[in-house]
Amino acid sequence: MKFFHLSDLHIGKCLNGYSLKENQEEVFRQIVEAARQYRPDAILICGDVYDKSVPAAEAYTVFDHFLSELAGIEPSIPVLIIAGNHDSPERLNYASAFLERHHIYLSVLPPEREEEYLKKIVLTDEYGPVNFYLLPFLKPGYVRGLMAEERAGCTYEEAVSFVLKREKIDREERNVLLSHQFYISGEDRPQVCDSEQPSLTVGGLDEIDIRVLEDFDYAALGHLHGAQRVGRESVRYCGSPYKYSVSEERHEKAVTLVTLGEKGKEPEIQYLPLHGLQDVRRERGTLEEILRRGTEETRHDFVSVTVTDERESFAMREQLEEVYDHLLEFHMDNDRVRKTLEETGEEIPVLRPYEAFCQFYQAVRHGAMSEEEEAVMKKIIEEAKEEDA
Ligand SMILES: [Mn+2]
Repeated sequence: MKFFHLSDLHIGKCLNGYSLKENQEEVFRQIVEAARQYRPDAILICGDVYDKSVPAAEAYTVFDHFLSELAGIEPSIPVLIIAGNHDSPERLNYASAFLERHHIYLSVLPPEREEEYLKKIVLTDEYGPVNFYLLPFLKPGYVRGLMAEERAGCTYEEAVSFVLKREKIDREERNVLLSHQFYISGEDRPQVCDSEQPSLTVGGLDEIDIRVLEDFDYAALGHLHGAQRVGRESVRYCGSPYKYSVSEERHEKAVTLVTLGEKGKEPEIQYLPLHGLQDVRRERGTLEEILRRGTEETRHDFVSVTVTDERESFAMREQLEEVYDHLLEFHMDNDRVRKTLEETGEEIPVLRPYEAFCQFYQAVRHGAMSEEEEAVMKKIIEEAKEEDA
């Protein structure tokens, strides 16, 4: 049995104010293409479908189109989806009964009552059944109602372990778990990156040791945006399909293609690379070097630039923006900046002349400029620019 393992689509996400819609649509197009080519028996989407709990109308349209394209493949491929911490259960669950008729299975909340269990989808191949258990993102509080009084106030690990233990998992059969949590393996901590930061709990309260996943032949995880295994080969994060921060510049985004053989055999893992229209990366060097490197191929990428010139010239940001049309950040790294950093412990952002003057004015006059003053200042800066040119 083969399946695609995906997670953390974060549809609707912006990068420093830039919409990622076109890049997301491009990677989804590549996933649909790969599904037609490789014909997996299932497609797993392990949480964080949307970036926000109240997605914009446009985000719904993007996901709707992706699902429609997947559902249009004949014969049909079941799509299994769980909610992540970014998803609103109610919103993600919209039209789920209708979607099931098209073999799209959603699970958005863990069991809340005694008679409720995890959604389980059984698919069969030549070696027998494979049981897919859908465990949506949970916090300990979500399952408090299920647990005995004395266990209320438990940890993430206890809550997940409790939910899994209630299931009658047949260890003779092959079992796959979909889960969106922060898993660790003993002392081994997985690699994290900037785009997950707000989701992870400070102090590691949300950490769950993979020993709770013993019954599973494969654990398809979501939450972390870098593809990696946790402890054993068959417990994996597939990562996000696109780079959602500069800290991911070295990530190779891909669909994880899992081939599950007979019971007891290690699953086979393959990566099917995904490439957005624009890369997300860093540029570092002198202004001249960086400007020179901006070719037609590279100048539309999302770039975080660090300029190392000791001598700072006028309107560096403007010069960069003329070549790089998707500038994410602009930093200086030279003796002056390092010295100020040492003295104040703060990095000084590089501002446009007008922004710099606004801050200066605010600091000196303890108030904002009047409209008239703003107009005067803008005119002065324009004139200075013309003279400089
Ligand atoms: Mn995520």
